[in-house]
Amino acid sequence: MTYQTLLVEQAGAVGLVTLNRPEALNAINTQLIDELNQALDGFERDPAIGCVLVTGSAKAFAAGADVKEMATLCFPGTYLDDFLGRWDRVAQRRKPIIAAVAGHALGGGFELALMCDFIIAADSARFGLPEVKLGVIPGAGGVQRLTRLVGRAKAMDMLLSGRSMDAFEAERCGVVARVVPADELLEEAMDSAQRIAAQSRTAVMMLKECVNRVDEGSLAEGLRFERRMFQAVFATPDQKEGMGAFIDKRKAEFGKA
Ligand code: DAK
Repeated sequence: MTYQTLLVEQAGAVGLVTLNRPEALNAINTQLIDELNQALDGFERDPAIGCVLVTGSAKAFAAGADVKEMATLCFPGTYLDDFLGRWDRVAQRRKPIIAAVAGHALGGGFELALMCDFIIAADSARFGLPEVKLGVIPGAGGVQRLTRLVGRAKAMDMLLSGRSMDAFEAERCGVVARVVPADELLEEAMDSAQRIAAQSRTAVMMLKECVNRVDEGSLAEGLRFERRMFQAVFATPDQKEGMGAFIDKRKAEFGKA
């Protein structure tokens, strides 16, 4: 499979996707989102892959959806074609996805990072949803996801003015998991991805489902779901291996399927 807007590699059990439209600061056009979904489909199917890492360049993770592609669009054409409707598939993936963000993560670029399971940011990263400055609003879940993470006051502050925040503010308000020096971003994110990929696949995917439940329903329903998943995990060989290895004082070797 060849890609025009991405670089796609495999590093051990980690699938690495690098957004690659440097001439447009990785602005996300239809081709890029389609190729990204194809790459993620491949990693979802591949039993050798346990975690996916999505990154951009030092200057931009992605500076938004491609404004030049959108500028002349009209309703109802966008509605009938379900323009940009495929974006949300990124958030539906079952394997964990980490976003490693340096430079600009704006508009759809920030929304893409928010669809990943967590963000590791370079100290150069800037996050924002500046759509209001273009006379539009975010449409790929950014309003919902940002508001859930940072609360109403900061979300309103950012969305209504279109201002961006730096990596440290993003870490303080829970948007990013941690901030690392820009020249260590890929190494740190890859290290994190390798650690996740070395765990039990079943346990990792069940954890992702349980965490995602937090946003979807009541606490009582979430607790019930988590308990059922916990009970189900005792049907897996990885549970026997993980607990057996602890008792035997050796490192666990989890199956890859
Ligand atoms: N789209 C297209 N081209 C872009 C771009 C973008 N978002 N951002 C940058 N570029 C292009 C520039 O036009 C320029 O191209 P040339 O002029 O050289 O041909 C090149 O990248 C370099 O950019 P600059 O010269 O502007 O670079 P600077 O370092 O001076 O400035 C910047 C960097 C990031 C501050 C600036 O480029 C900028 O403000 N960019 C636009 C940021 C923005 O407004 N982003 C939000 C776009 S709206 C949805 C899904 C997604 C969305 C909505 C719905 N659904 C699923 C329904 C999302 C909407 C958006 O993201």
